Amino acid sequence: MDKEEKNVVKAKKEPDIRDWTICDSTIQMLEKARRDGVETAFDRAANMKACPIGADSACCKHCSMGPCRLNSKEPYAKTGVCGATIDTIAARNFARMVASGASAHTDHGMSMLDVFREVVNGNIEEYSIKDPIKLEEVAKSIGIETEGREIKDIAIDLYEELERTYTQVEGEIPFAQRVPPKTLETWRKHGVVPRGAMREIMEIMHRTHIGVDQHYENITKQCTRTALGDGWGGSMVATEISDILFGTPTPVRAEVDMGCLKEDHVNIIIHGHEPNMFESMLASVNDPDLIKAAQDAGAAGINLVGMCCSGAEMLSRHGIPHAGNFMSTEAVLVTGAVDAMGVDVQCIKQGLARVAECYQTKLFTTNPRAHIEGVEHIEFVEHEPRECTDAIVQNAIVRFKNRNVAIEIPKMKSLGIHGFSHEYINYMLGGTFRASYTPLNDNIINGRIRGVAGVVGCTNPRVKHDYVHVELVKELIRNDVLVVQTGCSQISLAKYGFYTPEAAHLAGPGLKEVCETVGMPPVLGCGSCVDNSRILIACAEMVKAGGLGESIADLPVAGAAPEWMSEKAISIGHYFVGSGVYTVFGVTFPIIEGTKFHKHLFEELEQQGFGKWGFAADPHEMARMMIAHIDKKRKALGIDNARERVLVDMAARRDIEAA
Ligand code: SF4
Ligand code: MSK
Repeated sequence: MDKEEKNVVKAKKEPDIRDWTICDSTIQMLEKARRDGVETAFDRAANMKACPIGADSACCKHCSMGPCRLNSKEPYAKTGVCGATIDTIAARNFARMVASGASAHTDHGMSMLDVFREVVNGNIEEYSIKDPIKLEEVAKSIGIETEGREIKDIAIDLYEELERTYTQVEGEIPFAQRVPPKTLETWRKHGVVPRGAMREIMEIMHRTHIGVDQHYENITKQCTRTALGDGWGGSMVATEISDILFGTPTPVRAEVDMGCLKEDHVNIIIHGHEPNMFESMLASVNDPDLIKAAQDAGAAGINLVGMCCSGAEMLSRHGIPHAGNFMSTEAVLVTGAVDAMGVDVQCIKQGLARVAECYQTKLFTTNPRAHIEGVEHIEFVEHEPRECTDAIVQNAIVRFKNRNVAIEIPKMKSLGIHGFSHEYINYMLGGTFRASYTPLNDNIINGRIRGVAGVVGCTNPRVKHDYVHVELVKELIRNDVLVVQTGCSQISLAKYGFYTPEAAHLAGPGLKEVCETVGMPPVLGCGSCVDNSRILIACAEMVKAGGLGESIADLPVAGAAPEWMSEKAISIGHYFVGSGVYTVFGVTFPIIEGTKFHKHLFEELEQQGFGKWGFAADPHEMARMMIAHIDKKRKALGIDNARERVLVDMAARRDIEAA
């Protein structure tokens, strides 16, 4: 590089942080990081051009005759060395994403089931069955006798039944019994009822090996079977067992955003996905000895805060404050206020280690599955859970005492109502004595509510952080679509005040009326990404309540993951599609348009009685597609009383922004 070229590089304008995110606290911290010379995923994304061939899934490295790259522009112009076509290559890559995503949820669910077994057998005393009513309800839903029986006996039977979700080699997973009969009939007809997660995931890996399954339609079938084994299996068990052990969420007020960090407190963050470590940390921070130790070190107390999905779960279950979603995790450490952070599994950026080092935050990995090079590991052992979490608190107190980095905590925080489990939605709409989804269905039939949309999933530096989630939800509720949320998307919307009953004025007239009558926000948060299974059960309940068709595919509902990034999101998306839901993804979609496999996922699956995939990068286009689908389903149900789509125009936008 000659001198002149070097000067050009030097003079290159730094990207505008406001193009990266709409989150004010993240902007403030990214500006600080830039001043401090600290790099985050936003910088790395700006410096790393996504590989276009990989983005289109037009490459394969399943054997050493390759790697083979096909031409994205002319996908049928050549094949891989083995003769694999673009459809085979893309379907196999997609299948491996499903397998990986389903494995994550399934392994999480199996861990929760292990904890449950040990609690029931009396080998773990720190946890207990907090919700025996839910235990009985779940047991009854899969045919276990509960009448006149001891809780422990029901729990033992439930454990044995649910273990089949993972280990069974033939038959149908237990929660298939919760699937509406017509939906189950479609699954049986196409041979996609999951047997057991281990078997399905193993079979996907086998079938995507070189020279095995080379028909995109047949590969898709196994994708569906595996993904359904996640949604109605691994994930659903994780959610149900967590509720039984730690309590089923009910509405709770909680603060979201970085302003929930407290300069005069020892700040501890837990980040990851499994609730048991977080539950144990909750006990540790309430331990009088540890509180006294913190006070002796000069702190006003200990402030426990969540992040990402385990944060969303604890926010929903206990009202624990939440500092930020996936794309804010590094920025939160830039505050300098985090004394210790414990992480377990999934969505933990390796880059956190460097940022933690820069700001002297004590970072600990805790799960045997997930170490990070250069990060201290304190193993979380289920049988002695407090050993790990007490040690993290003690380390945090030492760091508080020796703090010598500048602390800057953004002031932003938003108070909202979270914790809408499907059980609570049932109760909220129907009341104590007639809890049911009938009032929701009635409001859909009479047109006050146009339909229901699940807006879920990650945040991603390839798009403007939070922006796509917020714009999409604004337009949906403006058009009387009730929105249910989980994961990082829930946190995006919570930051902008959508989780208060007052936010009803942002909704269209029908939804507004329902929200005001019930006293609920127009956006309902259900928890972490594993808790998307709550949305599946809500769909099954809507079918059961009657009047909206016989299968999930008949319902006027749609789903979206507008800023998705993880393989888990692909598995979630595909289990919603397999269950009958039109599911639209943003950012990018890893398949070339115009190929047979694309047509199969985006059109043909719907013709077979499933849902279908959709893609749109723009949130307003995404809203248009979802609303059009909801209207199509209303028409098929004969409840399409004329209603125009309302565009969020400038005046409406000003109104929303002023809120
Ligand atoms: Fe290439 Fe076929 Fe090997 Fe894939 S499996 S790398 S397409 S030869
Ligand atoms: S944490 S999978 S970034 S929702 Fe569940 Fe958030 Fe997506 Fe991870």
